[in-house]
Amino acid sequence: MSETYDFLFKFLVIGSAGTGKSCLLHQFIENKFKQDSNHTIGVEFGSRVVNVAGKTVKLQIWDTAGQERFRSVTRSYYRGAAGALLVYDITSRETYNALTNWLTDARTLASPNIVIILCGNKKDLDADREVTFLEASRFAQENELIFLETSALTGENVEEGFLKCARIILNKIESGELDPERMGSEADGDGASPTAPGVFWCVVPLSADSHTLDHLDK
Ligand SMILES: Nc1nc2c(ncn2[C@@H]2O[C@H](COP(=O)(O)OP(=O)(O)OP(=O)(O)O)[C@@H](O)[C@H]2O)c(=O)[nH]1
Ligand SMILES: [Mg+2]
Repeated sequence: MSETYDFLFKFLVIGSAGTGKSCLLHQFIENKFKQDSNHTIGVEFGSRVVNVAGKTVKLQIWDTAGQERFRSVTRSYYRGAAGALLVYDITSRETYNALTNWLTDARTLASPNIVIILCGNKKDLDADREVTFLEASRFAQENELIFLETSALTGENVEEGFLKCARIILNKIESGELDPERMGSEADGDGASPTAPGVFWCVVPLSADSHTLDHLDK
């Protein structure tokens, strides 16, 4: 099935290993919980066309491996991303403590203007919580991030996270704060295939398939 869209946004999903990044992407694309999720090797790719404030937006989403040994590979995918979900696990303080490093990477390697949604994932495991909502809200406020607690298991706030990010980017384009023409908009081929790192977005309607989830590591 072919679809057209008004904008193409490159998104990243970043954060420590095991926080649920791949499960969040799977929940967003497939609308179900990914059972038996294994560590991501390098990067995986997913895309979905959504409607945001009357505009059709294709989200091109790069799900990165959190394990340190893949860091140099995953960093090469950051360039030009318009938005990111920065994920930690509410039951693991270690993943929360790593947020500052992830944030620095995103802002230096992707773009200083990147719109970042902080996701405290595994909200369903409240009994095992190691990081309070209040503490993370303060961190988000201090670092100019939007904050949500999510559950890839139940689906709570997953759609909201991705859509909120897209909505903010769109608002910034419409208010003139971001100019897609001047920020290296480009697309390869017909826009239907995964594009190389570096693509920011494009403003011309293109033909595209929605709801695809391709694994690049296979
Ligand atoms: N209870 C619960 N478990 C989750 C949730 N999200 C992910 N998990 C579990 O957490 C583990 C890791 O999930 P992944 O999505 O593979 O984690 P990841 O962040 O992609 O890990 P890397 O690819 O290594 O960076 C899996 O066992 C999932 O079943 C959630 O919202 N709730
Ligand atoms: Mg993963």
